Amino acid sequence: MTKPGVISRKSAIGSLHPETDMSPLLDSNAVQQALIRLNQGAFLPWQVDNNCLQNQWTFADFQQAFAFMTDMAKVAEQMNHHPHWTNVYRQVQVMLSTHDAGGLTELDFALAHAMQSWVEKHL
Ligand code: H2B
Repeated sequence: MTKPGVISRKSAIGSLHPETDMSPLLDSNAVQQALIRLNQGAFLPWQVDNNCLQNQWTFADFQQAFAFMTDMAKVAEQMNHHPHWTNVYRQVQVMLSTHDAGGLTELDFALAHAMQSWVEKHL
């Protein structure tokens, strides 16, 4: 039962694997295609390394870095899909993967697109 007002996993990514109701693991070809789409126009390209979708940014200052994390935390909560991230002063590094699936799924790319939109709007 999704909390009222919270975007369910289904609505966050549309197609789900019917049996498991879980976002399916993406194969290498699907990952590459999704990465090309994600990186279109991205000043700092995302990379896939060690089964994680990764990027890092240097913000104007600590406050802007934390504003990014605050806004993305709300998105993550709505999606019930959470980043592995580090913040040192005005730098944020993110590493996205789907623990339940043991690799990359559409949820990781959906969260990455939200982060990319924020960065393109504010940086
Ligand atoms: N975040 C990420 N990155 N991967 C998950 O598999 C995941 C999550 N699962 N947030 C969510 C929480 C939860 O449904 C399970 C029970 O941990």
